[in-house]
Amino acid sequence: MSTETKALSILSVPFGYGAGRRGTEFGPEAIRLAGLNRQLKELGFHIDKEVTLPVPSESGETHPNLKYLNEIIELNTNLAAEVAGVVNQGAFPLVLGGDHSIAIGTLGGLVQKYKNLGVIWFDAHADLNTEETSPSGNIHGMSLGVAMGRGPSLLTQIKGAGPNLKPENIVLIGTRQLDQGERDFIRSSGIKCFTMHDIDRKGMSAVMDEALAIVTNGTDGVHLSFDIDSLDPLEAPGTGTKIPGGVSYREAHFALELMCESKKITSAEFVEVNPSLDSGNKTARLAVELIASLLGQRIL
Ligand code: HAR
Ligand code: MN
Ligand code: MN
Ligand code: MN
Repeated sequence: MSTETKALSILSVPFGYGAGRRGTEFGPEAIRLAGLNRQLKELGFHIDKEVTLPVPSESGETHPNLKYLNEIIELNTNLAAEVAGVVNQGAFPLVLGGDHSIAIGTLGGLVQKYKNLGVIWFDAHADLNTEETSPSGNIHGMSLGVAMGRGPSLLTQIKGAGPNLKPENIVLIGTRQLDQGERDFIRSSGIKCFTMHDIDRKGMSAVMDEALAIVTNGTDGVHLSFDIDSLDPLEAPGTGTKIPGGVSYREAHFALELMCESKKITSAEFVEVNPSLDSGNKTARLAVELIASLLGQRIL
């Protein structure tokens, strides 16, 4: 974000129904305990507003291969409205998950203001499954697709989802686990995907240069959706779908510093911190450090 914009709104989303394992609903609290607000104040931010989204109660209704559909619709409808309110007031929304299904609401809110939003999806996964291609039925593996208008209309009708998110304005970074339907969709849609192989070959510096060039080309805002499972499980053990061979501690910090230097990031969310799988709140502390790098923390 630009150094002039110092007003920030924190939206906590203690929601875990989109994931296969319980625990991400404790993510926002763990991130707070790890010292987020102190860190943000040290960086000179004015915390404009802090909202905790209400978690819908369980409906008990089940949908084949769309687990907790009703709860996810309700939560994301509310989150989209909150995020739209924050951006319309000119503050920077920092959304704390929660599992990655909450990106449906975050993106739904953002596109009410940004008509050509760029998106950096930092994740071991692509989250581009549909009800038909998902091996799990967990909606956190579908959220980017839903935000692009792909998937069941009950989800894509959430305000904002759909045509405002264009494949040419989306980049995936850190990818290392794809299901076949996701692979096919990435190829046919033309979404740019920087896998771990690309990071190894080109280095994070070149990957971020390319990624930032794509998401800023013809866009009016850039959202960072940061899934903590993009990092190697050795650095981020507190998350539910760990895939080995991830982004290193240094690569992650460097990528976030480059995003900060670009002054192009207009919103961010950090998701999939699961304190019940963590040891010593290590992963939540990592999330706070990463947020700090994005928002301007420097050694000198
Ligand atoms: N692709 C698998 C599925 O759809 C697993 C993806 C979910 N894990 C996440 N999302 N944390 O990034 O079930
Ligand atoms: Mn994800
Ligand atoms: Mn993931
Ligand atoms: Mn473009």
